[in-house]
Amino acid sequence: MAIQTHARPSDYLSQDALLEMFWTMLLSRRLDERAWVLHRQGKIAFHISGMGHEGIQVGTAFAINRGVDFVHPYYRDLALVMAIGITATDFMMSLYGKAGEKSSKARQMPSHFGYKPLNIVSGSSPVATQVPQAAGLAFGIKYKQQMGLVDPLDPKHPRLALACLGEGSTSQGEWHEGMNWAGVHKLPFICLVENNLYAISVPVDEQMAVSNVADRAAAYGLKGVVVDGNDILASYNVLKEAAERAYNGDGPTLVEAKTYRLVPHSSDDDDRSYRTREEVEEWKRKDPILRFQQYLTEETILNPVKVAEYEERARAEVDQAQAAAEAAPDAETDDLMSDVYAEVVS
Ligand SMILES: Cc1ncc(C[n+]2csc(CCOP(=O)(O)OP(=O)(O)O)c2C)c(N)n1
Ligand SMILES: [Mg+2]
Repeated sequence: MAIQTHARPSDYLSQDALLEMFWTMLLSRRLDERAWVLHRQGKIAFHISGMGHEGIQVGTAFAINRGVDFVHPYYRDLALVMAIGITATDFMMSLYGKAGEKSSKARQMPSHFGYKPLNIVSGSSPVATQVPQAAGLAFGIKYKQQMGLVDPLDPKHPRLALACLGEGSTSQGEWHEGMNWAGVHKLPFICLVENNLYAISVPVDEQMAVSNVADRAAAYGLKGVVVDGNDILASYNVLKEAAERAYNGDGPTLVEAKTYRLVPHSSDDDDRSYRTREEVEEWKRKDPILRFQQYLTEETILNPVKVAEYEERARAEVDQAQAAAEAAPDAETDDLMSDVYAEVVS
């Protein structure tokens, strides 16, 4: 399957949108870097990072109806949820487990994103469980449209469901069940696989016997596409097509984005035991943020002065978010069971 890469911006993207995409990637990266520092300083217990995945994530967010379409992210999707409306302070509140934390009242681990007002659906830690859940949401969308309960063209209602996961997680039964369901019912569904070549220490060739996750799309009777996930514009274009397919009733798409995580799996992992430093350095040269920065600079949309301004703004925003989370009270134990059981069990 050919890999889609080196794209130009599509007609839909204004200069302002391109700069907003760049800003979101940069803010997410600086926030992510700070989380690593806070962990090493002993201030937070755990961090799982999205560094290296920002291109596919921000490209995806800009291609859907952000804050309206259902999004079922996974733990690496910091830049994706930030592009939808999760703020640096929201993320810091979850890292510190503070009262008022939006996604779960600080009961989920950090990076288990969820926020109902933006239709970001909370997920569980067992990987791939979000796939049948998101396919179910897509079924609900189609059902409501067919029953005449909502106008399929009305962008005020969700018109697709997106589920994201890593390539290793496609070995789980839930993934196959969700994909099959989406294919059988021709659902307005997108499955985005962020293939970063490893599932913790397990390389992709020990995970599956085909070259691409997307090669499996045919088995479910749906469209499969492979994209260079470090090329934000190619990612956007592929996701835009997938979204149009969903909106037009043309069925689901399996998008596989080839990418790489630039850091260990989580704050508790040491990746030196399973990948060479040369490999990591090679991928650092393909960093999606640097690639996009170079493109925008060549097009004179960005220049070093503007980049420095963005960097200053990002630093201030991350500082402010950290200060807000540190000043916030700890989560209340009284909140432990709220929204979990209809009646609180004592
Ligand atoms: C069902 C299940 N098995 C194992 C784990 C432990 N685990 C958490 S993340 C992960 C690796 C997933 O790799 P991949 O899907 O490639 O995503 P990546 O972390 O590389 O983005 C594993 C094995 C889990 N959370 N759920
Ligand atoms: Mg992986």
